[in-house]
Amino acid sequence: MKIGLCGFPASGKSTVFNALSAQGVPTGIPTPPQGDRHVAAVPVPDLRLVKLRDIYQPKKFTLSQVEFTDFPGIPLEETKGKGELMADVRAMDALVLVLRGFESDLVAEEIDPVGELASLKAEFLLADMAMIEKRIERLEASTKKPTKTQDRDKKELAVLLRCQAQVESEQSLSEMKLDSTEEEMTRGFRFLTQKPLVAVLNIEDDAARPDLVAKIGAEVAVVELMNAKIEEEISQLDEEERTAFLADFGIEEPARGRILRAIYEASGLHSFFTVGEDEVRAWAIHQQDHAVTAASKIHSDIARGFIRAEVVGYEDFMTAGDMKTVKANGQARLEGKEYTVRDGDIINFRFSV
Ligand SMILES: Nc1nc2c(ncn2[C@@H]2O[C@H](COP(=O)(O)OP(=O)(O)O)[C@@H](O)[C@H]2O)c(=O)[nH]1
Ligand SMILES: [Mg+2]
Repeated sequence: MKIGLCGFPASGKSTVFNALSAQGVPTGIPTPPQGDRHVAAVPVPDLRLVKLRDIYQPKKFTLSQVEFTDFPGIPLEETKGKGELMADVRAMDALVLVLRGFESDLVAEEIDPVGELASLKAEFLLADMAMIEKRIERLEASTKKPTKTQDRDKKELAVLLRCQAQVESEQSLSEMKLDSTEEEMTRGFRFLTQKPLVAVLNIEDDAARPDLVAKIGAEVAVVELMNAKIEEEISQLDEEERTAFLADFGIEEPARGRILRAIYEASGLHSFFTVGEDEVRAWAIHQQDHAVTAASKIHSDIARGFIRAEVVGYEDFMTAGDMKTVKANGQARLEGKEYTVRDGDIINFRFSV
């Protein structure tokens, strides 16, 4: 899963990126739209998996991973490289909008994270609008001539005209009801206003802003960071130092876990686990995914040769303490392909190929 850090210049994107990845990329430096994008694979913390590791003592322990990209700031005006920047952002599966809630000498504007969110959303609407218009023009020309794809093109034109009306009324495409064919027809555009969003509000320490959090939270999921610079420092510490540092600053949970949880929620994702002496591992899937889709995440052969999923709920497992007891308690279920996987399910797939 690819997640983009977006926002206006000097909102703290690279600082948040460092807090997430411990990469230590330069901060406080203006980056032009065509400037470097920083990329990092980041493990998704999950305490439940740590507890399973402690029980199984496996050879390998694998958390889910996501990939974060730290983008240059989005310029308000039409400048060189902006089109390319928006195209790169379009390749992401979800976006973290980093909003500035701290005083900065690097920018002329007053603190206005609510305004920043509105402006970013407006930028996304404009970019989608431009894309839709271009495609509509083409389709209007092509559907006049009898071609092999005429029927499909007409359908696509119809759905794009609806999309156009939606963005022109300043509504995100994610709020539009699309049937499965329409969904499939629009998926390839990777529209910005269809992406799951999480806002990160970067503020000074000791000055929580519940008022701003409430305003932003009315529109998108929001994570408030008490000084992202401190979070950046935390990411550089080892486990022991970190615990002490967190306590000193009264931080209950570091930024990475909070941000990733919000992203999972906004994206409709959750986790299932596989356990054993070889490996204890977490897998991300969509909340409505069935057992056979879960199987396909591990290997296409397991999905193809799917017989049954042996499922134990995480809580049941922890209460029982081990697999043998869970089974003796009758809490291991045999489920079919269509079973909707629940968050925290421990699954053993039976399959034959
Ligand atoms: N006071 C304060 N400064 C911050 C915070 N986050 C970032 N900064 C500083 O703001 C400046 C711009 O941050 P940077 O991450 O480079 O912003 P970017 O342009 O969005 O990547 C840097 O000097 C950071 O150290 C914060 O939460 N509080
Ligand atoms: Mg930066």
